[in-house]
Amino acid sequence: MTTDPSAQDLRARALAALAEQTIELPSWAFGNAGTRFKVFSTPGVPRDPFEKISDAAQVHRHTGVAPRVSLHIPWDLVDDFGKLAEHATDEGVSIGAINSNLFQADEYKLGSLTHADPAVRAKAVAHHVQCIDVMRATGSTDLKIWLPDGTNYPGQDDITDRQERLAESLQQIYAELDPEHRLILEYKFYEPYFYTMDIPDWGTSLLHCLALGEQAKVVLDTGHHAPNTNIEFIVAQLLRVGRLGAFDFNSRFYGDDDLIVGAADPFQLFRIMNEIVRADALRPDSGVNFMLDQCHNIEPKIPGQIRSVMNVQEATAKALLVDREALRTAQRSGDVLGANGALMDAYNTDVRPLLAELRESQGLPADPYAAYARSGHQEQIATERVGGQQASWGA
Ligand code: RM4
Ligand code: MN
Repeated sequence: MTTDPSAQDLRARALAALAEQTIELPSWAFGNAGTRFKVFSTPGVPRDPFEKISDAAQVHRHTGVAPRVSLHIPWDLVDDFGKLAEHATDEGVSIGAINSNLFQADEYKLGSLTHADPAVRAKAVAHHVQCIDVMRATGSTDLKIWLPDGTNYPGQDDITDRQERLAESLQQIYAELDPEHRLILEYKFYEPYFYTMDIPDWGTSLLHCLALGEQAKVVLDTGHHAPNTNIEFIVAQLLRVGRLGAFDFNSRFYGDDDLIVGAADPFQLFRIMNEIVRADALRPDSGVNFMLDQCHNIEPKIPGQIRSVMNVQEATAKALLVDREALRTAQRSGDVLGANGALMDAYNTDVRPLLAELRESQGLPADPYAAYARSGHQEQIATERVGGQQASWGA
């Protein structure tokens, strides 16, 4: 441990900030997932939204930083959402963002909120009204929209008309929100359509949010950018204008791979968290919801989520250890290598002992991943959960 008083101070402040951090888990991470080639099944996978929430609660129990679960409608439809919310409370977690689904109905082949036919647009808007009702029943405050709409061929539809139709549909949804609700709007540069996507980038999402009003914010899914996009620049820009509503964390090597956050590029995750810390946006009241959006195709799901949460914590801890004063001084005096060195010193710090100390001070296992493996829970659900239909991406 260091004896330098300013380093000790930095460490103490890092511990305090880490103690307040929360990360939201996606219900779909606990179901089976795969590619269009194969969805593998895993013993012990939840059969319904209640079991998905119980699994998410295991992650929270071991890490202490994952107190919310996002739902996906209709995948997580239940008869009584009040009961589901109660179940979450009993398990020590709560319901987070409600995700709408505009990509699995035949009517949406040529678009949903952007469709040329007003009847199809009305159906897509009505689905969001249903999601807002789920928010009221569960106490959720975030309505998350990922728009899968787009076109495959030049000339297929009028790009501008689609934007006008989208703006109008979004306005109708926005008008349904309660004052404490937010509409958080995601973007993705390609897929499921390959020529145009109707919300391909942060600029398009931001323009729609600005037109809607203060309750509309941008969602940044780390996997939804072209290779080599400077994501931390986007983070900085959205924070500047107060419109970064949430992250969908995951990592990618090629496309929208939905791999464990920090697995493909931990340095990028650190650079993103560095902008968050720089803007003081880690505070629980900053309005940035740190969510995971991942699938665990071949690895076990609960340990996969535990690992993800730990990766976010590690990147955050490193960002908190950046000596901001030294960095500023170097930046202002034009000391290029000194400034870069201040960042790299923090990045190269092994923060695992610091996080172990934090967890132990909170009565949590120093290594949540190992503790879960020892708990026997995985074997228990594999034996208990027989029969029924295992939850899967898209069902
Ligand atoms: C989309 C998008 C959404 C997620 C779905 C499952 O690609 O990232 O956020 O809800 O996938
Ligand atoms: Mn996403």
